[in-house]
Amino acid sequence: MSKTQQSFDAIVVGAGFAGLYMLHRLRGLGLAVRVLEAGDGVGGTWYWNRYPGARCDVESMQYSYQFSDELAQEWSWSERYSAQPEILRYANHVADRFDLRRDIQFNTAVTSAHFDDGSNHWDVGTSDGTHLSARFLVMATGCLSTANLPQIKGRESFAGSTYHTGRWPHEGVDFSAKRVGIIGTGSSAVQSIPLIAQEAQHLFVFQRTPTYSVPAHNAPLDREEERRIKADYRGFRARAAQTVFDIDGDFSATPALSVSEEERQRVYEERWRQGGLTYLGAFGDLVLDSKANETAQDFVRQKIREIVKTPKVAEALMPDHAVGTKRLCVDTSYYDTFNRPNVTLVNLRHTPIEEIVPVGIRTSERLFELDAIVYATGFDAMTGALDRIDIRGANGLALKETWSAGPKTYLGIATSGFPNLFMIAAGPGSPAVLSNMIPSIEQHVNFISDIIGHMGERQLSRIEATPAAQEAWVAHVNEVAAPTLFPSTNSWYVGANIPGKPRIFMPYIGGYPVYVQKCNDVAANNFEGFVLSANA
Ligand code: FAD
Ligand code: N01
Repeated sequence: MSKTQQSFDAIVVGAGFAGLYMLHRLRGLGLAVRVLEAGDGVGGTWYWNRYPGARCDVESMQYSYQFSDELAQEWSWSERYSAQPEILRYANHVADRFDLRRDIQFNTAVTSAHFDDGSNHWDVGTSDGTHLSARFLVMATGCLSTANLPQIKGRESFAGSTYHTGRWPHEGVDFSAKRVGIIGTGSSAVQSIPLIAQEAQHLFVFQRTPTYSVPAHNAPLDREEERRIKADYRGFRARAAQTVFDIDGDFSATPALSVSEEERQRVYEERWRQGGLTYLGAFGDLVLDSKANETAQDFVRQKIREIVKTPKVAEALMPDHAVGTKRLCVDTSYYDTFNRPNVTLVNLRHTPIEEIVPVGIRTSERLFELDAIVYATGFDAMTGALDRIDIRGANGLALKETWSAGPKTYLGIATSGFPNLFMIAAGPGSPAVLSNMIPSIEQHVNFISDIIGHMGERQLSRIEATPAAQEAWVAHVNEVAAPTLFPSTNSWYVGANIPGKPRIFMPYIGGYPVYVQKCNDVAANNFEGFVLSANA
């Protein structure tokens, strides 16, 4: 502790949407707060993911804050799904509007956080060697903030340029006249492939698992719809909060197999025409019943057959896992891009990558000579950012070891053995990653602020989730996941994309309204499941 230079009431790690709002709320409670951010600007996801085509897949009128009526009324989005530069401008606007920057320290990565049992304070070590101390430590470190570079033999030997979608150069990349290889076909690839293909001399898409994607039908925001929503923005948000994913939309309860084949096709066609994530709301049992799910899969496969002209390529693009159990992709011209003469699909299921060599990528079939490789290979999701910090709780307990068999939390917000530590929207056991994330972030921040406010009023200095409450929550999280189709698919939700990561379905899938009710009940019962004390 002797190295500690500055002391705060709270330290928040990360200046994405979670960190920004957390700072605003804690300041409102009169706390001295310092936000530590590895990047040199605010925005988190939208600061790092500057690849061509990056945009939200929840409509902008919903993928935005609601804590300030003035902000919600005055900000006007240009498109149905805003692109990354506009979302980043919004994050910067929020930082300026609420005068947040003066408490944010940029270019500062947190490397360690050790809890001192005697003082009930966290000692936080940073990349520049300084130490700060605070009673409360809030991890707003992001669910998808730790880029995953696959362990492919020879990766470092490549002589051309390499990029990861989640660490895109700020100045942009010019692919014209370049032979480009992209590895991965998840959401980031689906968004970037159509645009890189327009620019590159040739684009080789290295696909291991084909993906389901539905059209975004992105367009300029309908001003009449904007006016209608803004006339009762709060009501609109409140209605969305009653849906399972906190997304306004029609989520049918009808079982898929209870209607005729003709009616099913009509419904899927209608959803396809609307575009976006609510394709999964076509029927109530799509993620519960594999037979029901197959009908939704078949529909997308048929669309791929219709769009992609070369039958062999269409066949290779057809996914075979349960639709929705990996994040559904939302695209603009993804499948159609494979009709371009300058795009080649490399099916890694038939011809796996053997190694990367200085001139390109060698599969079991041939060498692909490349000028650039784009890794659209995703993230060490949810636990990744926390894992990279040496976090030690009461009695020197390391979080990494505590979670070695799989992460455990109470409400996705706190974990037993780590007093005065909170996680926002990245915590396993939270519904956030399955929901519209900005409202989920606000709900988590409000709950954490209420806890800290409650403690301040009563002069309490320590809070910790009880092992019993945590076990009960973990059991509930597993219980609601078990009957769904999610746990059986290899996805980042279960950690399957990271070799060696314990296989646990991490998000809470009991539904956003159920989760919010649980938090409200916990708060109403003096934060039951937590032990609060004033012993230092
Ligand atoms: P982040 O935005 O990830 O911010 C975390 C911050 O913490 C980062 O700036 C990071 O640098 C910093 N940090 C991490 N570790 C450290 C450390 N050790 N020290 C210092 N700083 C650290 N969700 C939706 O609901 N709808 C969408 O349409 C949507 N689109 C997405 C598109 C992309 C390309 C991606 C990758 C994700 C998308 N998401 C979407 C999820 C998105 O991550 C969340 O919506 C939201 O932006 C997360 O905000 P956050 O503040 O929790 O985390
Ligand atoms: O990452 P992913 P992402 N060899 O993990 C492949 C959000 N998001 O960045 O499936 C070959 O989904 C991997 O293949 P496989 C959203 O929540 C939203 O695209 O493991 N391939 C897969 O195809 C999303 O879910 C938007 O077989 C390898 C791909 O890389 C999350 O962020 C946009 C490989 C990774 O897909 C992550 O999306 C972008 C290897 N060794 C992101 N390793 C919106 O639209 C990995 N892959 C809002």
